[in-house]
Amino acid sequence: MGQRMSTPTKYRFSFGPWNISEGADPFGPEVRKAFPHEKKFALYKPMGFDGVQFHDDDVVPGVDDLTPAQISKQAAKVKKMLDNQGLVPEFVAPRLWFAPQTVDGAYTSNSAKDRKYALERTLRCIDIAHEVGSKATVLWLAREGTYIRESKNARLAYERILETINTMLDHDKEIDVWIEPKPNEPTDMAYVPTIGHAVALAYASKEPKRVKGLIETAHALLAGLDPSDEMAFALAHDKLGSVHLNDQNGLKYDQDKNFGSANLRVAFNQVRVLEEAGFGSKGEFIGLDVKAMRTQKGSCVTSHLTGSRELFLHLVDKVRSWDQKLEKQLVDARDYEALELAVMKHLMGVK
Ligand code: XUL
Ligand code: MN
Repeated sequence: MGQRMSTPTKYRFSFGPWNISEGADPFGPEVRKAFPHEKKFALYKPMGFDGVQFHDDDVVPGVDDLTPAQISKQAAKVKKMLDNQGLVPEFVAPRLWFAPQTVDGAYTSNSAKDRKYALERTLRCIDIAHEVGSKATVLWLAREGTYIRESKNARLAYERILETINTMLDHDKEIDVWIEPKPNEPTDMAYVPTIGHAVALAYASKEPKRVKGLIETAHALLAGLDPSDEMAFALAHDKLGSVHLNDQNGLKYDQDKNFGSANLRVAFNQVRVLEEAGFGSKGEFIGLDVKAMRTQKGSCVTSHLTGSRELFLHLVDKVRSWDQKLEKQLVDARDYEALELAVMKHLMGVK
């Protein structure tokens, strides 16, 4: 393993109000009662979380139908609620996949009118981020992609995404842009499917320092990639803005399972890479994007969040107690068979 920071990082955690979900899926209705945001905010601190991730309409419901003054007023109200609870708004992301104008994409839609809507909504989202006291906006490019290759010009689409990022950077000098790559769902083939694509866009932008990535475990796995390597790539370029830790059981729908629940070793390696880089020591959050099981009784269900956080911290202990001398010996001897067994025994708590 590489060099660890001398002072161990004290981690801060975040999640979004959508992670306390009401349990609907595409095949059925909600199975738990809806829970107002104000009540959700009161849960964060007692659960060990300090950061709130937002979509623009989590802050300002019905944002498309409101005037700038009304938006401002609502954002100020949410800021007060956060301040009252001692919470930090980690980012605000434009929800560009619900409106009728985003059926065929947002910045890459074939309709100029719809592209204009997407840009305006995005700039409004940045204003909301600013007002609520957040330093970043996240672009999950939900519908930027195609169901059939011939429907869009991919080169032009990438140019349009870059142009949008540059306009965002100009709009507010205090807000950074974090791109959250995902290879598919809801589109068949998404643009910006990996962190490599996101980092290339960051370097191509007019202010590379202000453009980073947000890596979600499940999204990397859906791309057939190892999330810890994806994180390491971003970290090597100082381009990891945040993470969405969760898990994914194979190549199927985006599952947002509890962190470490499908593959503990893959989770261990993500924690290892983050620890070694001192991620979190500059105030970055360990973000979670996990969904409660539909089958879970009760309301409001939060055990998937506290469980994932607890598992992360257990894995931090595992990383810190890992025998680095042994690792070096085995690496020097190129005995990776013995190294693998040592890792597995360490994870199992076997001496
Ligand atoms: C979608 C996803 C989103 C983003 C925020 O798969 O992960 O929740 O994290 O827009
Ligand atoms: Mn996510």
